[in-house]
Amino acid sequence: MPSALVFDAYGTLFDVHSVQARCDAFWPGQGARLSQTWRAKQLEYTWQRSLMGRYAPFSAVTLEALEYSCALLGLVAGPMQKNALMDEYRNLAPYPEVRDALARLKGRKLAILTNGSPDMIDPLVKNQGMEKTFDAVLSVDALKVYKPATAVYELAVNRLKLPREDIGFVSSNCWDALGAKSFGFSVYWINRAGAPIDRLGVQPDRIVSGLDELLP
Ligand code: LAC
Repeated sequence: MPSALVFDAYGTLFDVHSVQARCDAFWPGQGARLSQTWRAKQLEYTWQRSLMGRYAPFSAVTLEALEYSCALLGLVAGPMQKNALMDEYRNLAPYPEVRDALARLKGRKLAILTNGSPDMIDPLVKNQGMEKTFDAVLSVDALKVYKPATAVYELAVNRLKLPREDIGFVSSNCWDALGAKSFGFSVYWINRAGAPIDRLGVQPDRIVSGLDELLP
């Protein structure tokens, strides 16, 4: 096992689709579609903004992706619905195995490296009572470019002061896992859904179905 483990946040530690119930409460029967569209658009916007050199914080990108998704699906979202759904993002549920697995991995250096801007990720970590779990919570906001830009993974090397070979990177987002592998980390892809691997010319070191399988 590497001496430090760096985790992606959204989709890896925290279930972005835990917003679905609230979406369904506002627009019955539309929760799953809205949640899926919202997440997909959120990620597209991060890549597109990075390529354009038009960085905006993840909180802004997430709101814009929500507005687009509601427009696409014909759902009328006023300030009340938008605020409530953005608030859900600050209270996302961790996946069932996460707390226990992190507790058992303690002793190694543990960090988060996320697209999430501090105004989103810091309250989320706090609301889930995980402030003491991590040695560092690193945000791409320091660099104003999104994953999978190489500079983002380099940020973890610089902040943790460890060579890249000593860092294990853990992500459920396959493109993020492969970006980290391309950079030179040891990579664990958490494939909870049994998805096919992305065709990006690199392979993760290990494919597991949950964080509990990271345990030695
Ligand atoms: C993150 C995105 C990839 O947390 O979900 O960085």
